[in-house]
Amino acid sequence: MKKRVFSGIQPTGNIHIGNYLSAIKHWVASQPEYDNIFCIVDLHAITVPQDPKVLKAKSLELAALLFAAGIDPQQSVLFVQSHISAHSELAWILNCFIPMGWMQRMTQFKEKAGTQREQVSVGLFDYPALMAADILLYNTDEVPVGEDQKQHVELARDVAQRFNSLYGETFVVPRAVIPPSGARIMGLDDPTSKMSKSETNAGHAINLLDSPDEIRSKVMRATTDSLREIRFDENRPGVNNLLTIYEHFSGLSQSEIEAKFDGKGYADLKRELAEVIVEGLRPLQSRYRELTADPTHLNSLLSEGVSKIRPIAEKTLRLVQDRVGLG
Ligand code: ATP
Ligand code: LTN
Repeated sequence: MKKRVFSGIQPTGNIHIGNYLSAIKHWVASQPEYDNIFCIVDLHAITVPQDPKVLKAKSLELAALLFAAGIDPQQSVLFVQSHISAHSELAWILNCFIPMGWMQRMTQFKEKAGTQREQVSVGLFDYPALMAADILLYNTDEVPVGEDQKQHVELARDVAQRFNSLYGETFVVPRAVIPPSGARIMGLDDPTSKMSKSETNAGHAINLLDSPDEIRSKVMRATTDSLREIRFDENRPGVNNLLTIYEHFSGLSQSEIEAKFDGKGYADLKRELAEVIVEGLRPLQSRYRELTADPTHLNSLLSEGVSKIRPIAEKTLRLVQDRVGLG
């Protein structure tokens, strides 16, 4: 029996090479080994204001991108969260078993709400309950997340254990898996802050759907320093970031890369880097175009995924309803 792994990604902003190198690539590589469920979390996205048309388009775009990146519908399931109503239904029930105190400890809410605590939605506060529902519906063993999501997975564990101790074994107790911190890709405009989907500055991120010319122009404008030597050095964040991206796209080792650029200038590095990224993204972009040219096919891939896993979600929900005395 393969381990069940559940991951979620928000359909907001543009997916960038940081998301790709550190998360999506690993998801793709892990498919033969794990029983993976990938979820596009549109219900989480509406915890902050969204334009309805944009949200719908972004959910489909993300689905196409993930299939194009190599998520294989024969091996894994990729679906849109709102297509399975059990997520919302279980989230409500879990809400009734999560003490306020647990929620009030969530650091992401404190950061996101900031000084707007009285204005942000209850949904933003309740985000972890929905995330717990996502995870617990599918008897998930492992949840690969970044450090920032670990506390939410802990809450899912806690509520699963609490429910199990009140009503008997109901949920599999999941655990967070933090992937080895390989690629932490920084912003091209500011190499001291991580490349982020929500940063809107034009030169900040290389998005997976950027055209070759956009990629070249962003790379050529990337912040470096006034030194000359091309070396992996964490104290020189700009050059280090460009070299790290080069390392991931070229597959060369750090010493091979340093040897290759020995005696060359930043302009040479940037030119070569832009080309490896353009070439690296080319197959993904062309699969993306094929998939989006045929929306019926894309939608049918998503609905095949849903039909595979809806019975699992509904079985869990029915068991929970029964335990609590509903239905
Ligand atoms: P935002 O910055 O708007 O919160 P994000 O770019 O961090 O968004 P998420 O949806 O939170 O994107 O994360 C998706 C995955 O990509 C997570 O596994 C996260 O750890 C990873 N990731 C995000 N940014 C980077 C980055 N700059 N370098 C490496 N990995 C990243
Ligand atoms: N909160 C996560 C996205 C997410 C998720 C999940 C991740 C929603 N539901 C379930 C893992 C398991 C994020 O912002 N990256």
